Amino acid sequence: MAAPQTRKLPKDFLWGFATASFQVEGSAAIGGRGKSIWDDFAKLPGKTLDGRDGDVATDSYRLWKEDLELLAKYGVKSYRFSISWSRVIPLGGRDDPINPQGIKFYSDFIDGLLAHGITPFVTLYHWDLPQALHDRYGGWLNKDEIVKDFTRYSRVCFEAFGDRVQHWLTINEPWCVAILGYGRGVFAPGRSSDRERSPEGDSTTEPWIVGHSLIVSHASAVKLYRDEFKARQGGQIGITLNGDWQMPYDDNPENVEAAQHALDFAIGWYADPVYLGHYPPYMREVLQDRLPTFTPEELAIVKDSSDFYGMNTYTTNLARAGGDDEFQGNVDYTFTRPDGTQLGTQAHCAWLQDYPQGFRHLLNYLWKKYKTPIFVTENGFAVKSENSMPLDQALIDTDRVNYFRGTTAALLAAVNEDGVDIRAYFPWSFLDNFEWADGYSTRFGVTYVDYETQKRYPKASAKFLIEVRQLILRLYLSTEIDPRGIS
Ligand code: PNW
Repeated sequence: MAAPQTRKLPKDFLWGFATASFQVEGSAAIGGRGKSIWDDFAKLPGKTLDGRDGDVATDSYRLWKEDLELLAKYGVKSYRFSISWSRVIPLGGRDDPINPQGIKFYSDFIDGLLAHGITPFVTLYHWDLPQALHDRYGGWLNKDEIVKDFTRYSRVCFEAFGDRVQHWLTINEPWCVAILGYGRGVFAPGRSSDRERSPEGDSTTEPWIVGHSLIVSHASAVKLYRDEFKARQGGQIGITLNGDWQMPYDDNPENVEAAQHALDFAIGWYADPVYLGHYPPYMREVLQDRLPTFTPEELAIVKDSSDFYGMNTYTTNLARAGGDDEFQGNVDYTFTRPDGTQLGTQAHCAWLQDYPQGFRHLLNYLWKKYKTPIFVTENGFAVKSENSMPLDQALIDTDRVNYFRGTTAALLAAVNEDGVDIRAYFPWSFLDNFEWADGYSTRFGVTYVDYETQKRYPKASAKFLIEVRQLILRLYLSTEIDPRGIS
């Protein structure tokens, strides 16, 4: 760890909760919205664990005022949500019409947040590509088309909302879009070389092509914002990347090297181009000419294209050399230590265990490597079997409380003891919601949603995070105390 130095949380540190349009809005065919790639995909047999889709979700398109009241009651300073591209431009393309009802929905919502003193933190793309663009030219597989269409969509959002939105995220978790959507084929559009899973797709090439399109699209939207909006609107814009800490399985130098290789494929794939200006050398070594090359024009807009480091993180993996999973950099992951013990408490999803020390390591790694202020835009836990518990039991979500006890302490230690510059913390998620391929069977919310009645019930973790926030504001906030924190 870095030499101890005291740094306090910045006065404008953003605390809040996060969601995404397709996971909460529902009202798929209402208000002029066009289809996204998740609409029909979720309806195909076998694509979601419980066979359910996003047509209703948490019904937040209709219940937004109620959601707003709850956020205000929680006393959050900020709210991270995403805009549905196909609600704003139903067919998605640069010459396609804008849907005024879509603009009005987000505009009213943003006004509502501001009226409650809540800062909107807006994601432009959280996986819900307009279906029409996928059908028209292959969506993210077609760089030349998608860059132009994403840039125009971004322009529409900056023009409509940028007078009130000061925090923009271009793309959420490009790794998931490319690998889960075009490699493993478990997320929309579900393409894969596995012919039992998908009639089309090539997992050896498509994820890397899609990744490249995502990076250039992000950079093009940022260039537009900086050239035409930033001076007037004064906001910040960046990308947000998923990535978990990779800890060597043991001291074996091969495993130490494997952990770095895993970080290169999971994080460096996107962070190295955006902050350092090149793909990780190890990726080039493994993928050779399957990894696209940046043209000089692309590189000029990609390097330094994020005002901050947007960090989504959930867990830590023990990394071991070997295995042939290219999407993990040919590194083997496990949660079982050499002595047979587990790294931490197991969540409902197989890929998640609670290990807060890893969160602190990752914050330090990213700060040292990319030297950019960090916004933690997602962090959370799904309690095992929560969905099959009676309500009163589900509301006492002790494993989630413990998880957040660990990560908030790790965050504070990273700031105060290690000197990492952290400016926001958004636990995932404000509400239980549509958890992609898991359907509604996996719950990540600090608020329980009864999907029969759409009633919301705060869990113990919501109360815990509200109290922690107030305590931290009292103890650590640089100058004056935020009155919202001591109500
Ligand atoms: C993120 N994995 O997705 C997303 O940004 C959210 O929309 C989602 O609800 C949340 O995390 C919880 O899953 C991930 O397989 C999906 O490692 C899958 C993985 C990681 C993050």
